[in-house]
Amino acid sequence: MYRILCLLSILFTSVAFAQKAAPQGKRRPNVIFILSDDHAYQAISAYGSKLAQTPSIDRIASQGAILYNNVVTNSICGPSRAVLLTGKHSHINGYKLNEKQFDVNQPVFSEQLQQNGYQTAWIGKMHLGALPNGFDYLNVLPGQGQYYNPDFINSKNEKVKYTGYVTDIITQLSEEWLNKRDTVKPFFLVVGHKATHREWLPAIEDLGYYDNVNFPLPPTFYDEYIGRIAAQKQDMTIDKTMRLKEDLKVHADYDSETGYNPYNGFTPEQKTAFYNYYEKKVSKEFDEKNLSGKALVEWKYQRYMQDYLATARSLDRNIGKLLDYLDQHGLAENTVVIYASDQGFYLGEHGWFDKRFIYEQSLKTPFVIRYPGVIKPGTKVDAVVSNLDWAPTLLNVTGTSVPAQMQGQSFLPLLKGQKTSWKSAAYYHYYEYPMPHNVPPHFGIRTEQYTLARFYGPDNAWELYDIKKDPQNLNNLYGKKGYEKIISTLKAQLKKEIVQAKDNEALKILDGDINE
Ligand code: SGN
Ligand code: CA
Repeated sequence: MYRILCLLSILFTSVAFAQKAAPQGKRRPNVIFILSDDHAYQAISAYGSKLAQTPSIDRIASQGAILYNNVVTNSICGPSRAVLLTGKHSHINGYKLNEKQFDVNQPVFSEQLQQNGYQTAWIGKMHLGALPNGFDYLNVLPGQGQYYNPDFINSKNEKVKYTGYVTDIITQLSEEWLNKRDTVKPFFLVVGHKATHREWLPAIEDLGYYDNVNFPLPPTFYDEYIGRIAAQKQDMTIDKTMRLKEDLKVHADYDSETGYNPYNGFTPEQKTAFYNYYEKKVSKEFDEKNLSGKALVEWKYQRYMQDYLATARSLDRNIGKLLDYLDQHGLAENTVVIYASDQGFYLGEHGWFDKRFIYEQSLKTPFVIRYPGVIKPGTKVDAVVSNLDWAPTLLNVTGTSVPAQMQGQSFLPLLKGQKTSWKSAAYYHYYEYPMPHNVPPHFGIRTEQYTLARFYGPDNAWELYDIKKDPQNLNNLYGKKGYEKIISTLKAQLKKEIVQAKDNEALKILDGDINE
């Protein structure tokens, strides 16, 4: 009898232990990283935008944390994703310019996740020119990808065409992968969206959604770039660079089979919907108005906003779909959800679209994260963090050790609201010049209060901005009386960052300046 009692008690204790251990095991979270393309924080209502409502992104932010100063190290697509994968600056991971091939022979953080028992997948836009290691499943758009009826490339390097709208298809493929995943293992999934990249082709259901809205011109729309030589020479204005036909679809050519044409392969239904909206309505209005000068530029701005924000509507709706999927499948509690863009974007500020500059709208990117039970709903983070910190943070969140070679730092403690020592500057270096937008290369730092930048290439020029007084970066303080001490302190800090980042190219330029 005693033995039976003993056995029973052992059995009972082990059952009790197993029950207690389960939630602990559950705490190793799944992660979904939703990464869009060129989605400006100025277009997200959680960031205070009045341009559009983004209820799904706002849902992540309000149930978790929002980062107000998440900068990137090199404001362009492929390089930003290479930084995410490696946790290293562009000059170390080798991917400085778009349209190059990512060196797949280097370590990527998803391999560490795999070693730690995660199953990993990347679905949608990747834009690395090569398929990296570290993913159990890949189904990605080749290059920039297409908005309608896009091709995808899978892990076996096979091309498969899907009919429909890219943002919907990416969500559908993500759900399909989640449905057939190995439920024994935790997962890490990147959902890479093409939206809201140029040429901003909205989903058919969103065509015309913003037609009756008059968007206010940003206060810097007619910026004359005084004191900023690089800004004077760029080729990314709504006025001169934005194309009526390709970007704004005025008398677009739906039937051309020659060269690149986003309408190639449209179904008859898709063609009719586009023709009815852009030809019969938009182009007709354009012809009737016969605009020129400021009236034309301002019309272009309205059209740009209408298409950009309509494209973003599908993005937000699809993020909502994925959040609902997590709810419906009992996954929400144990899945970290992140929404971020590869960089920021100009929505008419300085008269621009595109990105690249170290100025605020393209330097900063949206980043919201939900982690039930760990990040308190409504958390706001003002510290300057960077996409260099994304890989270390993801490793930290999943309980995976961070390799010493990574150049970023986990900001999980900041998300948890813990008091922690945090770096005082983020280092930036942009390279791609002159094509496609004539933005010269430059490097610099962003601290809580200042941006200091050194442009090189066609012209050598320094720029300094006081972000607190001049968030629009209009007033270049470099060389102005009274700023000598601030400049020398910031230059010393820049040098420290360059040395730490092991950026020899920038160091040579900086040392050259000092020896002049
Ligand atoms: C294309 C766009 C550019 C854009 C780059 C990089 N031109 O070249 O406007 O800056 O991509 O974008 S387009 O006429 O082809 O749309 S990124 O998102 O890949 O960095
Ligand atoms: Ca991009």
